[in-house]
Amino acid sequence: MQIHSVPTRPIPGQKPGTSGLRKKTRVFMEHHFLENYVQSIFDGIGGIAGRTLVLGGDGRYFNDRAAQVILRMAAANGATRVIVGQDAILSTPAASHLIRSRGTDGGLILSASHNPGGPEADFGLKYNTPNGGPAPEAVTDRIHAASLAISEYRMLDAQDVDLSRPGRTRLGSMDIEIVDPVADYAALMERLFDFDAIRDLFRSGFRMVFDAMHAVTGPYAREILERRLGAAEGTVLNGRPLPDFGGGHPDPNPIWARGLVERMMADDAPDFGAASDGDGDRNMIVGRGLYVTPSDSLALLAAQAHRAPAYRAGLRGVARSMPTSGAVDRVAEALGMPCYETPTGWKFFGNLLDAGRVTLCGEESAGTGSDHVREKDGLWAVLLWLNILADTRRSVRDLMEEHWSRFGRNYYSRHDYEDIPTDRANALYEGLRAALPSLPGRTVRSLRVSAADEFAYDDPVDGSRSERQGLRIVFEGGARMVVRLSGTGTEGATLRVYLEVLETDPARLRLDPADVLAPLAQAAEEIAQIRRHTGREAPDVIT
Ligand code: G16
Repeated sequence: MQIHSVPTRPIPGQKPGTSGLRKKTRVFMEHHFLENYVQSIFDGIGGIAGRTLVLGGDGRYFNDRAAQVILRMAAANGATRVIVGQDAILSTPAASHLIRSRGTDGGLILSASHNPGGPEADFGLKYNTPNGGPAPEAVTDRIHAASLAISEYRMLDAQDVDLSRPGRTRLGSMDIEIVDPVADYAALMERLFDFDAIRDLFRSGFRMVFDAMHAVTGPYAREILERRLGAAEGTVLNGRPLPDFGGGHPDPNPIWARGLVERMMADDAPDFGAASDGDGDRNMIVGRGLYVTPSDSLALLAAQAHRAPAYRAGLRGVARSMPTSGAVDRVAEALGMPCYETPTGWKFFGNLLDAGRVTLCGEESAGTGSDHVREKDGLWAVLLWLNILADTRRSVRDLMEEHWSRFGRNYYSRHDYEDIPTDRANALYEGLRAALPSLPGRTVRSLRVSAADEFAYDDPVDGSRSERQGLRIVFEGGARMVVRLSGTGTEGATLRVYLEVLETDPARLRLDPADVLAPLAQAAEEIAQIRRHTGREAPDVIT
């Protein structure tokens, strides 16, 4: 088998965003695009000769083709071994676990997460480091620099590898190990949680629905929930992964998983509802008659994690991304543990987890996880909830209401304005940024601004600094608005406005979040001039 050095030229736009490189699938399929980026990853991490990598993805359109290209390029670049999921499938948390448990030199994950899939939709590729987590900015900067300097890529001339069965094979002088994508991950979950207690819960008549959204978690959820834990057959909905996720957005929130939320609001609703996203790292939690925001879910899990065997000894600390509500901060304060505020992007939790400073972390964007892997983990969050429900035998609503009485309630909502022309989004952001110094002391819609700044993060472990991470405006009484531009979109710019109101009055803990947040939403409009800049009357998505 021959190795070719194929001449190429830098392709603009290969700069990784919040989580790897995400583009339209058609862009990834353009001449040299994937090859250039893969070679840039290999070059950016100092070459892969003699190294072992993990490879897998969420099964979206082009996953299978891209995996074959990456295998040929890995062989041509001198990798010793690639551990690849059967049919090139691995959920993101399962890939993170394999990278860690097998002591590899990192992995390549094919996914655009919750973005839709298909030839006209989105594709993505990211490199995770040997700790199992998304590459930090210093590494993605080197990958980007390599993409700007590339002049050739290396490719082995070979046939496709048959990835349809677990086993071992070779490609040139490289070993390929094809693994069952579910087995190791399911075993890890059994070690973390009290499966006997959860089985008893299901045996007692507890009913659950899990919407896999035709994405990668289907086989994982069937194996763990239905086979190992004894949940009724049919608990897992939309469990068959499809290359286009059945035409939907595999994003577990009340907009894209509306069917599940409606079912949970019905009189005969099951006890517990949950969903996961395209690559299995996000989660949504719904109780009978109650949607739990990701920020509240993180806070509840932090307060109750000791009920699961893995966390019985307590948590070392917690972390949340800056736009995530302060609900978990209140738990940390009450329980006397450190709480860190990081920029958006799971990669920022990696150092804190590696240094043992935090055990649990989470984000408003439906991500929750712990130190068991270095990615957020959708099914893990669902299983921790189940463990808590099994141990307490209380309903989701009961648990949340008790939590709010103890810690207060952070009413929370995110407003997204999608596909805005980039110059308009930048004008809004820069205009607000420039106005920050004039805001403290100003009263807007009876809300008085107490502080306003642009968030920057100094990593307490490696001392690196990340600037320009979103605008924060805090009001007297604990309300807050945050404005930032998404780093995961593939078309135009997405403006995100995050709204939060803290309520501790016992008589005001069960109100409609939209009502509580309405004055703050109006103040946000007035302060950021969203309508004027975007030309939009209302957000495209409210979660
Ligand atoms: C990714 C990151 C998350 C981040 C989310 C939203 O999630 O891993 O840390 O919170 O994007 O980012 P943005 O607001 O910049 O769009 P995922 O699930 O897409 O990998």
